[in-house]
Amino acid sequence: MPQVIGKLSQLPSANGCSPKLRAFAKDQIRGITVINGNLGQLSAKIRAFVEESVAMCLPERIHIVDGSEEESTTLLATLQHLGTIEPLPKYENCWLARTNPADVARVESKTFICTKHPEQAIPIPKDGVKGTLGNWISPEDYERAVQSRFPGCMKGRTMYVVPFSMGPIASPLSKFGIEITDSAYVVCSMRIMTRMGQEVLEKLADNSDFIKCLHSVGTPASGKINMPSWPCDPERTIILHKPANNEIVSYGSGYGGNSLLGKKCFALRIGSTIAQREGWLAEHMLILGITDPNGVKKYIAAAFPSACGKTNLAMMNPTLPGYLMECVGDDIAWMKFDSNGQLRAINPENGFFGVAPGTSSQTNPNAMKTVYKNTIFTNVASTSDGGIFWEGMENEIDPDVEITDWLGQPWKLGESKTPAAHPNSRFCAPASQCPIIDPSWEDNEGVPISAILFGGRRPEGVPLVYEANSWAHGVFIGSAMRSETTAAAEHKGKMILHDPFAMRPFFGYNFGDYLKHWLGMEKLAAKVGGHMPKIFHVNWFRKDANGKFLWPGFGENTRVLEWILQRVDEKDCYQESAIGRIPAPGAMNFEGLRGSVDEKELFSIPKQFWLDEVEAIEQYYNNQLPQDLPLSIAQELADLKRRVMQM
Ligand code: OXD
Ligand code: MN
Repeated sequence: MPQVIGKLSQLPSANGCSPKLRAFAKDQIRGITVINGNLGQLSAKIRAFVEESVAMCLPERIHIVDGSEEESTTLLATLQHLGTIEPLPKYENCWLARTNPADVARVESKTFICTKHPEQAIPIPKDGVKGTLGNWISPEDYERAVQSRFPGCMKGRTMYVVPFSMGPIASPLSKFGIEITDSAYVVCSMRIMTRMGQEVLEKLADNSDFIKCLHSVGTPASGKINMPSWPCDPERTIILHKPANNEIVSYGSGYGGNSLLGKKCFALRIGSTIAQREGWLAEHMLILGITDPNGVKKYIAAAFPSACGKTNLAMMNPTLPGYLMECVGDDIAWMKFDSNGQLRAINPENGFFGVAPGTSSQTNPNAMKTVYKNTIFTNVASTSDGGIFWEGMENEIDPDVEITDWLGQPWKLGESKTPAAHPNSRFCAPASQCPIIDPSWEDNEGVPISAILFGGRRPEGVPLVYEANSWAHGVFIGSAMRSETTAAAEHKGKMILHDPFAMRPFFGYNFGDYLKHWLGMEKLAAKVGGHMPKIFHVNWFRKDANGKFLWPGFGENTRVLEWILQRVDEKDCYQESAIGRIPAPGAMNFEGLRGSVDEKELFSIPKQFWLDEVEAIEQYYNNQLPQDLPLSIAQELADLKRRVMQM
C-alpha cells in the first residue's frame, strides 16, 4: 500500500499543507521524469497542486500539456497503440473510442457536493423522502473517499497536467482550470472541448487562482484491469466537488461528463457556485443567434434537459424565408450583466460533445457537417469503409457496408435486435467547424441575450409555446420544468421527471438558494440600469391521441422563435391564458403548414391536465424543498392554481 501523505483539502495553495508534507511531495517529484514541459514554468500554485497530486497518485512520469498539434498527434498515436481508439480513414483525423461497457454515462448517484452543512449543498427533503436535487458529502467522508481511492492510483501511468480555459482566453467572463489526469483520451477530448495548453499556463504565470481538477480513471482495488484499452473502476467511481476550495475530484470513469471536468463539473456545478457569489448565471443552456428578414439580430438562451434537442435547436436550419440562425453554443451559457445593464452570454466551451444517435442530415445537417474532421467519436458503430454509423444514419451509409456495433460485434441493419451505437454515444468535435458558427461566438464580451427559453419533452398537455407573465413567473416556470427521461444519464425506461432549469444533475448548491439567486437577478439588473430578458416555455414534443407528434419541430421551430422575438419587441400578438401568454389566434405564422398541424390542439390547455400538473409541482416542492422554497415561488404556484381552477 503506498504511503498516504496527506489530505487533498490541504492543497489549496503552495503554503496550504504542513512543511513535512511539502518536503515529501517535493522529494517525490524530484525523482520523476517530466516527458513534456518543464516544472519550472509552473506558477507556485500550479506546482504545489502537481506536487501534491504526484505524491498521492504516484504516477510514473509527468506530461505538462502544451496544446500543440504535434502533441495531439502523438497522444492519438499512443491511444491507437493502446487500442483505446481506432482511426476512421473515411474522414480526416477522426477517431473511434470504445469504452468499457460499464463506463458509458454520467453517474448522478455517485456525484457529490461537499460542504460543511448539507443544507449548503442540497435542499433538505421531507422526512422519509429521498432528495433528488443532488447529493451531499461531508468533508470527512470526502477525505475518506479520496484517501481510499487515490493513493497510488496512477502507478505505471503518465500524469498529464492540462491547463485550460472555460471561455475565450482573453474574456473577462472566462475562468481557468488545471486538470490533472491519467487519461490521454481525456487530454485529446479536452483539447477539443476547451481552450487548452501553453497560452493558459502563461495567463496563470502570475500565480492567480484556478479551479483544481484531479481526475484518475482509477485502478480497481484488486489491481486487475479487465479492459486495458479503457481502464476504469466502475464500482468505486465517484465525482466530488468542493465549492469552498474551487476543487473537483473525479475517480474511476473516463467517460464524458465524469472525466472532461471543464464541462458539467466546472462550467455548471462549481460554475453555479461562483456565479452565485459573483452575481451572474452559469446555466445548462444553448445560445442561438437569430437574424430576421429585416436583418435585425437577436440572441436567445435555452435550457432543455439532456438529449432533448438542444444541439439540434442550436444548429437549426430555418424554414421561414429570410431568417438566418447562427450557433454560439449547444450546452452551457455563462451570463452576466455588462456595465450598460445588458445581460451577455459566453459559451464557455470550445467544442460539442453531442449525443450521436438521432443526429442525421435530416435532423441536424450542420452537426453532421461539423463532425467529419478532427472528431473523436465514442461508442458509436463503425462501417467497413472506415466510417461511422448510429441509429438515425440508416439513409446515409452505403447499403453494402458491413457494420460493427459499439461493442465491436458484427451488426446487421434490420436484423440485429440490439442498438448499433450506444444510446449515449457521442461525437466530440471543434465548435469552429460548425458551418453556422456565429461570427461573435468567441467575442470576449459575450453576446446580448434577449430571451430565455425553458422546455422539455412533454407528450401531453403543455402547449407549443407560452410566455411568462413576469420574471418571477418565469423563474417559477423554470423551477417546475419536467421532461421525459433520456439516455444521457443512468436512468432506465421512460418517466416524466422533474428537471428544474434542466439543472437537476448540475446544481452546485442548494436549489432553494439557486431560486433566490435567480429571483434576485431582477434587482441586480435594475441596479445596473438594465432589465431581465423575457422568459418562455416551449414544447416540441406534444403528441396526439395516437401517439403522433403534433409539431414537426426542427427547422419549423423558426415559427415559434419568430413569435418569441415579436414578444421581445412587445408586439401585441398574444392572449392571456391560465398558464401564461400564448400566441393570439392567427399571430403565429402557420403558412405552408396549414392542414398538416392541429393548431388548436397544439395550444390547448386541458384543465384536468393542469390541475394534475399543479398538484405534481406542489407535491414536488413539498417533498423536495419543504424548508427552502422561496415565498414568491410558492405564491406563483398558488396563483397558477387559482387561475387554472377558474378556467
Ligand atoms: C451532456 C448532458 O452531456 O447534458 O451535455 O448530459
Ligand atoms: Mn448537457
